[in-house]
Amino acid sequence: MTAAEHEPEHSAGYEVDTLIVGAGFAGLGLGIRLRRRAEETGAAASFLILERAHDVGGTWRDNVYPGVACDIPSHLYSYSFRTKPDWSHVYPSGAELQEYLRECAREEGVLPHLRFGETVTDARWDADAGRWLVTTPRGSYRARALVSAVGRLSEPRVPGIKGLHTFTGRVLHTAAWDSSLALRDKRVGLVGTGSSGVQLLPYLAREAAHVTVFQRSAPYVVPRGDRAYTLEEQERFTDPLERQRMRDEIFWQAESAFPQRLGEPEAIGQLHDRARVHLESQVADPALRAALTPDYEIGCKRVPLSDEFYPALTRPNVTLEASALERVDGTTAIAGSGARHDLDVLVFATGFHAARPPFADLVTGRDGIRLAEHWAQGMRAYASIVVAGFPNLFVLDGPNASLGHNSAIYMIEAQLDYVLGALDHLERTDAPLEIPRAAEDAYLAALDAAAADTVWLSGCTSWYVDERSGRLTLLWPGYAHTFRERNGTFDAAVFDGAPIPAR
Ligand code: N01
Repeated sequence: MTAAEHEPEHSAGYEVDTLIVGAGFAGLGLGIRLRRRAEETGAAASFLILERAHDVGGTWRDNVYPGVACDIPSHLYSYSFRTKPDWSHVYPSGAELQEYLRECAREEGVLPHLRFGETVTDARWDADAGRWLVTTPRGSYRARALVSAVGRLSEPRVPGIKGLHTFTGRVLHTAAWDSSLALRDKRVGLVGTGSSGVQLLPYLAREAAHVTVFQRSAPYVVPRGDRAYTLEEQERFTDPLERQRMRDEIFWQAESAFPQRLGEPEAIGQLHDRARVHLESQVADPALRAALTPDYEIGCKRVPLSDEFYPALTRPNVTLEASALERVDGTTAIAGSGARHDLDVLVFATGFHAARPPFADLVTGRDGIRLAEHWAQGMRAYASIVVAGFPNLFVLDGPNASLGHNSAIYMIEAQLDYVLGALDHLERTDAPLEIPRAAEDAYLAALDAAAADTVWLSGCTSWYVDERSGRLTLLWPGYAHTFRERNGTFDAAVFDGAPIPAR
């Protein structure tokens, strides 16, 4: 694909039925479903996907740090409507996922609907016209429905570190990796030990002269056990039934882990044991082991999978600084413990603005209310997708639509089914669809009640919880299949004030 082919010089005044923002797994998935539907019905596919970058892929386009991979197995972490027999490994690397998404865009006929290099700067609901007006630096668009598919892990977050601007070396974030960076004689500071930091450390430890790992909270880490698929296995997966069988097996195995997230003693005890045995088998030094032992409930933060993280920490050129990076003064990084570390490179593996998506600042709904204002105490939506005061807006991967134990793609696909139902409805009626506030409130109350029993609210800090309200705003507090049962079908009656269905 050449991006230039799909970059109009000026895109002013386009009118489409559906405008999608973002060409990651969610936006592209909706594009594919819309293309296929148009082919089935013979109707025109009136949609565009605006993408600020110059390629599809979202997370998997942007995160190219060494070691980047997904911790959900390949056969499940892919579209159910476009499975792939020849995944190279049990777990997909970032590069393999990116190639998969590019192939999907190409072969499913989505490329003509893509507009690369289009950064949305404003989106507002025009109540008189019953249309969304969307602005980019290149022009403007009008659409009946606006679909936010901007992703939750798309805006890198660098904590406000005092004196960071005085650092004389190189600063980078895992989501903006520079593959030309030579580390051989460098002293590197790695800030953060979430999934990204855990994946990156083994590379840094191999490449750099010295690595200091700033660990504010110790992660629980469990074995990964990745391996290449054999040619025989790949041959077997050419049978669609075999691929489906594998998807089902992975999915239900992941679902069986949900009781851990409810803190059920036997289930969570087993997970504790896996993490403890892993740490004990890979780290012999009692002091290092103690420093790597978390002080919060397992599963409260995402549990990274790695066979290489602990061994990297035992190398002579790696120092574990078991406190936060607090200050920087020239070449010196100062930790919460007071320890000082001289560094040439600082790598922030500090995550994303997931709970407060910057996109919400750009969207204005009915009565001039901005989405960020509506979400002042945390993201909220009915059915995790439609927002009171924002007619014909659909938010994918938004409030309570993520998982801590199963595949994000499964959730996205449930949301795609919902959107397609809603778009059909809009096509028939052309009357704005706005969810009543009471439905949004009732849905949230049910979620809050369910979330109260989960390990995610057991007291750690994580991006799953909104710090303003303490509410669990990112994760669905249930099994993945219950999300599909609850939210995978559009229900027009609720928009007319019918009582919301029970969870
Ligand atoms: O970010 P995070 P991430 N000094 O927000 C620490 C997905 N993902 O990029 O725990 C020192 O999880 C912070 O410390 P604490 C996955 O969904 C998946 O790693 O808040 N440390 C934490 O350790 C994941 O959940 C995969 O105390 C500081 C880290 O920064 C999500 O992306 C791979 C600090 C941030 O962790 C985000 O993961 C990669 C400071 N001053 C990502 N400030 C896979 O599929 C913050 N921290 C495997």
